[in-house]
Amino acid sequence: MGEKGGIGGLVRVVRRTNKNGRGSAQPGGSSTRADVEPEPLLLTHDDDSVRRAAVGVGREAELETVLAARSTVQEVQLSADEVDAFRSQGFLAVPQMSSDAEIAVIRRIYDRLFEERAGEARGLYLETPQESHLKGEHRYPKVHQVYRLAPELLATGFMANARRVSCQLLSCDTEFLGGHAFRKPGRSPSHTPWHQDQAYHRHDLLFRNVNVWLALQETPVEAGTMEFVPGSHLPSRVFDHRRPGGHDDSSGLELADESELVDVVACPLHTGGATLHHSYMLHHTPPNATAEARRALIAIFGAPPQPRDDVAPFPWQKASSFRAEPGSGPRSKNVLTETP
Ligand SMILES: O=C(O)CCC(=O)C(=O)O
Repeated sequence: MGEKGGIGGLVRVVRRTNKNGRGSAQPGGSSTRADVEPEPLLLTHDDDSVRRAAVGVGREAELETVLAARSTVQEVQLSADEVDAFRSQGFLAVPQMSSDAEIAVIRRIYDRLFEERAGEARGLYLETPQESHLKGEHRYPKVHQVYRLAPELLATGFMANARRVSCQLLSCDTEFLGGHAFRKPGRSPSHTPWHQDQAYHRHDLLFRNVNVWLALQETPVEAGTMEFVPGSHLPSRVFDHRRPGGHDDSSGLELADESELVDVVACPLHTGGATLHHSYMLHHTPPNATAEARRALIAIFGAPPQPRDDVAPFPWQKASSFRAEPGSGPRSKNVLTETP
């Protein structure tokens, strides 16, 4: 296991490998979703647009609770040193992106989405892994495209902070690309395998995306926080990936060669803290050994991708089960295919 450390700092992690020198092959990734269009993704988050979207899906009352808590959130501006650290290391931990009052509101909305299995009929609620022999204690529920299902979350102070820091880290033509809610149950052996987000995306585009991963409770290393390989984003290279365990029918993707996993750093977070990671960053989350569920709310921002012709199609995307995310439509220039 990794070295354990205090919350709010970075923890250098001893690589986790099994007897064969590989990490566990138990997948935590997602699988295919039904091809049904959900609500359109709202790209601008001014109050009027968010209100229209919330009313459109019958969530005006939830929006009121969000607006009532928003003034408790302090504005986050990254320092020049933090921006430099993100550019050289590929990730950053920000101690506070929301407030206790706002996190309480977000958690109520978040937990209800999971209780109701929101979006299940449209393939947006998934419990991974989907392989029957791995179900049961490995259950890891996820709500994809969470901001389409609960647009009131776009009005949070968290989202305003996430947008602001993404603009500082990438550029101010950065667009909102959506996000997910990943709820790892307490005492769950489920983990998200090592991967790069770009392994799920188009090979012929150079991406500059940032994922903002918000902790909705105290998240020490043993709760399954994010771990990174510093600098692994720099060559803008996608390492070889494969289906977890090398099984074509496994859900998600994992890094094929774990010799890339050097100097791993874990980012324990306090409630309301967040990690930010670059789209070419190697990352994973370990199992949740605590009694409480580990709730993470993710928002993704990206600058317009550039065409590239130096990368061959990714062989791991050839499996027939690998399909575009529902609702990708015209935004497919920068859309996720399967997502971790
Ligand atoms: O929370 C997790 O288990 C994984 C999150 C992740 O891979 C991501 O946000 O890119």
